[in-house]
Amino acid sequence: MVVKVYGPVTAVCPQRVIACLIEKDVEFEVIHVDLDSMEQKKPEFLTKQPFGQVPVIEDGDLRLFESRAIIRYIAAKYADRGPNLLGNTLEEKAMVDQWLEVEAHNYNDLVFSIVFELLILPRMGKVGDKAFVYTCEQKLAKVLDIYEERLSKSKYLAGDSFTLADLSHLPATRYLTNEAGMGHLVRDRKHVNAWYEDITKRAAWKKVVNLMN
Ligand SMILES: N[C@@H](CCC(=O)N[C@@H](CS)C(=O)NCC(=O)O)C(=O)O
Repeated sequence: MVVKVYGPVTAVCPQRVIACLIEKDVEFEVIHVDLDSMEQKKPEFLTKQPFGQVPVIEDGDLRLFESRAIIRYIAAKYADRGPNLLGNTLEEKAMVDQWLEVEAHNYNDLVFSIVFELLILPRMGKVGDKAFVYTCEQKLAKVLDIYEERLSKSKYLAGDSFTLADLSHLPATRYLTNEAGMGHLVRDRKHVNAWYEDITKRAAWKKVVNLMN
């Protein structure tokens, strides 16, 4: 059965889901939702995602939103296919969850704020707040110092193998380092840089980037 993914392939949260589906070699179909015309806030879409955001997936009778819940679901449903993205033991799984939470609560908001001020507001004809961007950049640098320390001890965030914890960072970090011009935050940290170079080389991620072009 083909999994339906609602959302533009250019948006960070749908990309997290698409990257996971490709890693697991699950057939999917993207149903474009036009964020520019606010399609996500229209009544028809609100029946799928009551908060008016993407992504949503439909897998048979299951309808699911929240990108990190979706990738956990896909990784668990297809545990016996492709790379193990969840860890094996209870302890490994806990580490994956820990770093997924860090991504959601310590990393993502800062990256989103920077991308919003530098890329999204100008697209809407507005001027981003440079002082706020600077504050977010300083805070993000501190978060990435913690990543640097962690990645000096293990190749990937949750341990020795690539998991959802790493995958979940890919979409926003691409916007941060490419479009938002903040690549120095990654490049200036030896272990973070090596980690990011490694995870962006994955075939699944390259396919996601190709889908955007
Ligand atoms: N926590 C949600 C966040 C969803 C989210 O922020 N989606 C963005 C795209 S990456 C969106 O729909 N933006 C349009 C809007 O909020 O109206 C998730 O991870 O799925």
